[in-house]
Amino acid sequence: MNTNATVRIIGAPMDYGANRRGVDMGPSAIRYAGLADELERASVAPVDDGDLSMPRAEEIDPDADDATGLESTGGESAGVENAKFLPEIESVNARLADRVAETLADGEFPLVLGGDHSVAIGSLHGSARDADVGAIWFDAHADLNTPETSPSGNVHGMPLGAALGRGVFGDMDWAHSPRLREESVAYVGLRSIDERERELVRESEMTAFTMSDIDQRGMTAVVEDALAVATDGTDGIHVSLDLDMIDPKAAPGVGTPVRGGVTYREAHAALEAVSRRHDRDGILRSMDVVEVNPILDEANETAALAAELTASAFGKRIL
Ligand code: 6HN
Ligand code: MN
Ligand code: MN
Ligand code: MN
Repeated sequence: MNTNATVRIIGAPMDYGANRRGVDMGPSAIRYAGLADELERASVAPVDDGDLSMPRAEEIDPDADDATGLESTGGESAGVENAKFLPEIESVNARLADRVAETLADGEFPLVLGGDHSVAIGSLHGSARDADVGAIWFDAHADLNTPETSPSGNVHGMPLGAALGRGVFGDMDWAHSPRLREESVAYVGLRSIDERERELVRESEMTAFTMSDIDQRGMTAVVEDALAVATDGTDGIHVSLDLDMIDPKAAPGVGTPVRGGVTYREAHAALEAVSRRHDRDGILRSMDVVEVNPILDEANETAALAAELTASAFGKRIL
C-alpha cells in the first residue's frame, strides 16, 4: 500500500447469519494461516485488535449446534420473522460499525475478518458513516435479500439489502443512517442468485459482473470496470471479499460453496487490480474478508488463500 495508514485487524467471529456452524472460527483460521506475515510482505504493518466479543450461538439458542444448521430463530430474542438471530446480529454490527468508523477517524484502515457475511452490515455502515462510499462485492451470491424476500432466513444473504436501506430489518434504523447508493455498487463473481433476487438485481442501479462476464472479458478488465463504478463520485471504496467467489476446488472451506467459481489466479488478479488502482488513486478505504469455514476446509487452505488475497489487495507482488 502506498499510504502509511496502519491496517487495523478487527475480528468479527459471528456465525448467526449462516446456516452452518464454523465461520465463527474464520478470524482465528485466517490469523493462523499467516495473515500478519502476508501483510508484512505487502509492506503493511498490521495492528491486531483481536475479536469483538459476542456470545456463542449455543448461549443464545441451546439447539444451535444442530448439525443440520441453525434452525431456530433465536428463541425469546428473535426479531423480525424470517431473519434468524436478527437482534444479536444487529447488536454486534452496531458495535462493529462504531469500531470501523473510529478506526477511519484515527486515520487507520479497518480490515474486518468474518464471520459470516452479515458482518458487512457493520463494516459498511461504519465505513459510510462520514463518507460517500462505493463497494465492490466479490461473491458467488447477490446478498440482496431482505427478511421479506429471503428463502432461508439467513441474514448472511441480506447484508446488501440492509446496507442499501431496503426492507424492514430489526431495531436498527439502517434505512435512515448513512448508507450505500446502488449506483456505487459493483458485483464480481455472481453465479447463484435466488429467483426474487434476480429481479431485484435487474431492477436496481447496481452493476453486476457475473461469472460469464469474467469468462468473456477476463478478470482484470472486469475488476477495472467494477472499480470505475465504485469510485465514481465517491470518497473511496469498501471491498467485501466473500471467499465463495472462488471455485470450491481452490476454496473448499466456505459455508455455501457454488461450483463454477473463479480460479486461484483469477482471484489474485482481482485483488491485484484493486491494489494497482489504490496505488494510483488511494481509493481503498475498508475491507472485509468473510465466510471462511475452517470446519469444512482442507488443511486451512481457504484461510491461507484469504490471507494471501488480502495481501494482494494491499500491494503484495510476485516480483
Ligand atoms: N453468503 N441467497 C441465499 C440466501 O440464503 O439468501 C444464499 C446466501 C449466501 C450468503 O454466501 O454470504
Ligand atoms: Mn456473501
Ligand atoms: Mn457468497
Ligand atoms: Mn449507520
